[in-house]
Amino acid sequence: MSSPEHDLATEEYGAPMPAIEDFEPGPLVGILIGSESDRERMQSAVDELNDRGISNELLVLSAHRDPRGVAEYASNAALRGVRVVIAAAGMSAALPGAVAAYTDLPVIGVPLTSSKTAAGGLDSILSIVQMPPGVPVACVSLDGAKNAAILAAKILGQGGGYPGARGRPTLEF
Ligand code: RP5
Repeated sequence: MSSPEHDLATEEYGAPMPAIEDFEPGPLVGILIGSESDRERMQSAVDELNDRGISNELLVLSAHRDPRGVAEYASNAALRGVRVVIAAAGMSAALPGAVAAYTDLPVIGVPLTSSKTAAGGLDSILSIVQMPPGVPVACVSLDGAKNAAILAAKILGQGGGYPGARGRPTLEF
């Protein structure tokens, strides 16, 4: 007779859940950007995390162009060891909310300006701050990549610091 875990996996999802060892170990912070065109605006988040010795990865994943990829990343992030997700997008910035729909990890949204914006970035701000009750997403300032990284560090700093970071576990700001 199969275990309750096995029953849950097969009956609810129609296929066995992948085993924990099937996941590629991840960094502490996952940074998602909605487009390659967002990379430059988010570089300071990578730099800030690197300066603090916080492991991170940056992936291009669009909520609108690759919704399945977003769902897969967000669903697996916690299992891979990711503790905070930073999601940045411009225009109709659905990415932070889409990530939050698939994970219980804290999600920090970064509204971005874009050369194609119709509203100077207000469009992306409103897209990120207007999450429905029950699905929270933090929102930093427009193009606030550095602040997103600092906020991620503060979240990771709760409960005694984070593995692999240089310096004292207590964070200085
Ligand atoms: C958003 O649309 C992206 O995050 C980007 O800020 C904006 C424009 O994307 P591209 O058309 O340059 O790929 O989804």
